[in-house]
Parts: sequence; C-alpha cells; structure tokens
Amino acid sequence: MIRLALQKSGRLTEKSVDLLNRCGLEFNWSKNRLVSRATNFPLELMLVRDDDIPEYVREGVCDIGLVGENVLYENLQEGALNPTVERELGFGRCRLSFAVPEAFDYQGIQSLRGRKIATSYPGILGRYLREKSLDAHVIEISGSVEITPVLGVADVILDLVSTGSTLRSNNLKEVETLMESQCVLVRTPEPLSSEKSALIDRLLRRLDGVKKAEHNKYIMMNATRTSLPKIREVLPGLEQPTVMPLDGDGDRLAVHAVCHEDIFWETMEGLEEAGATSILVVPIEKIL
Ligand code: PRT
Ligand code: ZN
Repeated sequence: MIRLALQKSGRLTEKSVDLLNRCGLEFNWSKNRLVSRATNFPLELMLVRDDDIPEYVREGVCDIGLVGENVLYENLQEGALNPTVERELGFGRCRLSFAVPEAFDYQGIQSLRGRKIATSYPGILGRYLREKSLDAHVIEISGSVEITPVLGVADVILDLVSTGSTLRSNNLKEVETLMESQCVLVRTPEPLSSEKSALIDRLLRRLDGVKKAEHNKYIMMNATRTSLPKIREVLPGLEQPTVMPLDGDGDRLAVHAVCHEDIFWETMEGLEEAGATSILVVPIEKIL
C-alpha cells in the first residue's frame, strides 16, 4: 500500500481528488478522517495542511504527495534530502511576486535594498536575497500580507498572485515575479520497497495517460482518397489515420484518427474546404 499526502481542504483539494478519480481511483470519502483508503487501488490518502506535505513526504510518512511548488520550495532543507518532483500537474497555477504601493517608484530589484518586505515565504525570500546579494528586512506574516503596506508594517510584499485582483484592490502593483508555481506530484527521498515503487510507477503511468488524453482528440470524417493530403495539411497533429471504404461508395472513405492537438472551429472549416464531410470530434478519456 502506498500513502499519498493531499491538502485536506483548500484550493488544491478538489482538483487533486478529481485527478485521482480520473486515474480510476475511488475513495470512501470522509473529509473529517485523517486517512481515507482507495476502494480499488492499494493507496491511502492522508489529508493534511498543505504546509505539512513536504515534511511528511521527506520523512517517508507519506510516499508521495500533491503540493504547490511554492510550498515545496519554502520547505526545502539545505544539506538534507528533499522530496523530488515527479510530475507537474498543470493546476493550482500562480506566481510568487513582489508588489509595491502604486506610488512606489520601482527601479528593478535594487529598489528592494534596505526595504521591509512582508511575506509568508521567508525561506524562498531569504534565499533570493542572498543569491542577489541584497540586504533587506524580512517580515514574516502568516496571512493577509497584502494589508501590511497600508498598515506601515512593510514597504514591499512578496505574495502569491493569480488574477492580480487582490493586489489591485489594495492599491498595490506587481513589479517582479520570483517564481511560477503549480501543483506537483512529489516523491519521498527515502528508499522504497520494489512493491511500493511499482505501485507509484503504475499511478504515474495512469497520470500520464490522463494528461496525454487531455490534449488529444479523436476525429472522424468522411473524405475522398484524393482529399487526404489536403486534410493532413489542415491537421498537422494527425497520427497515421485508419482509412476504411464507405459501404456502397467506391470513392468515399471514412477517416478516423487521434489528433495531438485541440481542434477549433477554424480547423473544422478548413477540413470542410479540403473536402471532408460529417466531421466528428470527440474527447479522449484515457490513453495507454
Ligand atoms: O489550510 P492550508 O494550509 O492547507 O491551506 P492554505 O490556506 O495555506 O492554502 P490555499 O488553499 O489557499 O492554497 C493552496 C495552494 O494553492 C497554494 O499553496 C498555491 O500553490 C495555490 N494557489 C493558486 C494559490 C493561489 N492560486 C492564490 N491565488 N494560493 C493562494 N492564493 C491567494 C494569494 O495568497 C492571495 O491572497 O489568493 C490571493 C491572490 O489571488 P488573486 O487572484 O487575487 O491574485
Ligand atoms: Zn497552508
């Protein structure tokens, strides 16, 4: 049995569970329990605060975990073994950025020198300032960092941004991005039994299949053999198609293929112009 650490309740929870469901995992779901077992895969979920996930995975309490890169890198331990990133999951995207009051005359990172910078990410900020040889005062705040400039607590903030509306409503402007972040699947640096490794590989293969399927479409159309080269020009992502004669019509063919890209209306119109008819585009759920 492998154990996976997951945020108990927050921005990553729903998308993480949805991804596991799409990998075929089902749970006897109870949000108030610390541990939930999958009913059809040897895996149990450990539901915790996201900030604790790197530590649980580092120590091998959990074999794998789903966590934001911002939290992972904040909890990196220098000189120790850290969790390794196995997959980027493409959700929970945000950026960790410096922001200053609208009136602040920002002239690049040199403007950070000597300033009071409020953040919930003192580890990442400290490393950044050392790397850039900048001296500044780091003020650690656990939440609502965006209100610290107006309170006179800080000159600059370093906080997560996604749409930017929190900054705007506090009269702050984003001036520098320190890092981009998304949810990742991490693995413990502790040695694992071959059985556990095999289970993790099995889950990763399913994840890859789900991810691959997201960007692929199955396309079906009727066409003539002479129109095939034109159709391929319109659909560069078309794999070797399956071509079948249509019953009772010697010249016309049914063309079926996996297409490695999204298909927009413009593409459909292009296919029609190339001579295709009865064009069907369907999503793919899984690919192995
Ligand atoms: O209780 P627990 O400790 O588990 O949860 P939490 O409150 O610490 O974290 P949570 O659930 O808020 O976020 C979990 C993860 O989601 C973060 O660690 C990021 O990896 C990711 N994420 C993605 C975000 C955002 N987008 C985000 N916009 N986390 C926080 N924000 C906040 C940000 O701090 C700021 O206050 O949203 C505000 C900015 O949003 P915009 O859209 O106004 O720019
Ligand atoms: Zn947290």
